[in-house]
Amino acid sequence: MEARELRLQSSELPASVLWMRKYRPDPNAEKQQAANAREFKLEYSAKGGYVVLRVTHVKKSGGRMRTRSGLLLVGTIASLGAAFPRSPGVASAKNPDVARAIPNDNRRPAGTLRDGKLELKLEIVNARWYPEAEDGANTVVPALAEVGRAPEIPGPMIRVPEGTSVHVTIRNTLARAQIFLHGLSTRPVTRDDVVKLAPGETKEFTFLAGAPGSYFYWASDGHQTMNERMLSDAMLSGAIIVDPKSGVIPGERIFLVGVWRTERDAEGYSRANPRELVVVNGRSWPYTERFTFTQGDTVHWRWINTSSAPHPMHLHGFYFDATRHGTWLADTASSPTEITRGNTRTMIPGTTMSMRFVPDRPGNWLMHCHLAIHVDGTATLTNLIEQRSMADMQMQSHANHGMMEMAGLIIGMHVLPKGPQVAASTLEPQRLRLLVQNSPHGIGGRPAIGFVLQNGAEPARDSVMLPGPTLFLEKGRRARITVVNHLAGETAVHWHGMEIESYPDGVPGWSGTPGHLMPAIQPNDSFIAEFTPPRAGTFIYHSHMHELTQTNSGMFGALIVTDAEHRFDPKIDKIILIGAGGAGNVENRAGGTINGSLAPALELEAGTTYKLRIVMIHPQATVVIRLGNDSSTFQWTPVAKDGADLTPAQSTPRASTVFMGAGETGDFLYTPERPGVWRIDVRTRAAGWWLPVQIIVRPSTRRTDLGGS
Ligand SMILES: [Cu+2]
Repeated sequence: MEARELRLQSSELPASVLWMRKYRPDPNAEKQQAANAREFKLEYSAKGGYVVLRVTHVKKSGGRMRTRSGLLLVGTIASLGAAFPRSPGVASAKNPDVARAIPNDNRRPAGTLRDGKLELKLEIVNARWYPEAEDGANTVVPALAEVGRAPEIPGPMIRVPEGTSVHVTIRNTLARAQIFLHGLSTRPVTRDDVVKLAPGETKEFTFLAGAPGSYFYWASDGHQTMNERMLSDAMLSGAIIVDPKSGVIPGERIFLVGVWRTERDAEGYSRANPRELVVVNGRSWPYTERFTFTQGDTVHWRWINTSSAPHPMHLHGFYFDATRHGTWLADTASSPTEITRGNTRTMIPGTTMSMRFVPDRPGNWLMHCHLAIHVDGTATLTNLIEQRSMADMQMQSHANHGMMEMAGLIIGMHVLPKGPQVAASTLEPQRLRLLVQNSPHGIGGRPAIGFVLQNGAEPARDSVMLPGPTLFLEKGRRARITVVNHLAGETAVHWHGMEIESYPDGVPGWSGTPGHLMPAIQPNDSFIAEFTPPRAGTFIYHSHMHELTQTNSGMFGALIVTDAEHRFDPKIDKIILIGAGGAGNVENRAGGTINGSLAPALELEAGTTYKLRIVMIHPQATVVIRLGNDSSTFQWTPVAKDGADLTPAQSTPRASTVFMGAGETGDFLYTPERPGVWRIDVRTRAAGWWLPVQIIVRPSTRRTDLGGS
């Protein structure tokens, strides 16, 4: 009876696979957008002459509009670009009275602290923001300022010892916007007491700082929740750090993450390619702060996500421990039973994380967001303001090399060598030849860019595996991987999670040491990545160049490192790799694949314990994964995160559900108890699609003594 049920379900697989594409291209929406392009009004400040990027729709297409500063012809989006020539900074000469915002590196506590009381005078002003070069692209946004000082992005940091009473005076100098202020209250915050400030209004209040931790305050010019705050007011955030009586960690640094969009980009994601400027402490890569450490240093960083987007934060080359985690409202130290070690941790909007790591190998390393759109080199302020099309930008992208093809949420660090270096293994290396190729035969008939392994004769020029072939390496044995580029453009491959030397790490123009930087792999050229994996586990390899195109189109695969305790038995070890849907998905976030399929299925046997190795490498999604049926979630036991084994205290049976962002992996032990058809649901948090993996559990074929001993 059970067998018949299984067959029935199997034959219904294609019909039962629900493939939702909430953001499917809509020709009417396209037309509407084209029409909207002629219906923008740019709102000017009271002083006139500069754009605060508050864009509203007007009835009339094009034509003349009267503003305080005179007449401005607003026609198509093309003329919006004309209003902002290549260097929008030119406009600042006309507005010498708009203060320049300085990027806030969160090292200076704001206000005056005396006798356990902090006196702080803030104002909200319009400021000219330079998120990139000091003389580069800029725009005017509302910003927070300490009275008597330059406006800061992010806003002034409130940093006080536990027990401090904070007296704040805050004035809204904006001529038109009503301001809604959140988070200037005692931690933990149990109720969001919003302070409203009418244009020109000043308010003052006092609160006790409360519990130690990392938090932030934020403001908006409307009733938006944090997830909705993404336009010009998105830079109205400041850190709140409450230090414990036991003192502070010397050298610890604080990073506030912000995301800013133009209104057109934010139209409910109706555009296929919403573009976001993502900043750390007010700046976008490569203009973010650079750090220099010495091999073996212990680094303490606090991350605070003030933005409306999630960020899977990935550290190259090293594991980090999340020592504390929280939100803008409350913060707690991690407990020994929590899974805290990883190389990627996804921060949803409003969350905070304190982390610690030891960079114990020299060279250049990165910590960055793993969403391709948050590190893509085309997401510059100029491109956002000018609304350049992707096609336009790709035409010029050949001129970008290495570091300059990235922008956004990236921190770079140089680690100086200290002491004796680990010598390379002298054992005969394991040799692999990995080709990067195009194929017209990708998912759903779309063209793909991906990997294929050469075994013997060279594979056909148009053969590509989706996902890439699983690479098996041995712990402690040198691997020598020749990556051959058969694409028309440059590429580079990152061995994600590998604790290896910097040079083969895969970031062209950055990985390596001074004078010895890894180059991008040119068309018809190759690169030899040579390294020794020091740890067995589940890892990833993927493109680290033009990821919106390359990783989305199929340049991803699982990298499994084995040793005597971590073998890979195809009967037991089941890889579940969540990837993008192939080219055609270059920019939009809709769609995903699992193990290269739109109808993934897995056949298991009741009573056998499997290791599910889940690899999340869709570069534009965060997903909730759940194993069960319609009515219940099953149980599994996590055993590793990002390739690192968990401690016994962390490795306990629990409900089989997990949240993962791009770049995370997890190993879970699962024993199906009885035959049936179950599923692993993979649902995106925001991108609007979900994809179930059918789990077909057969009756056990083993003769087991069910009666026990
Ligand atoms: Cu991000």
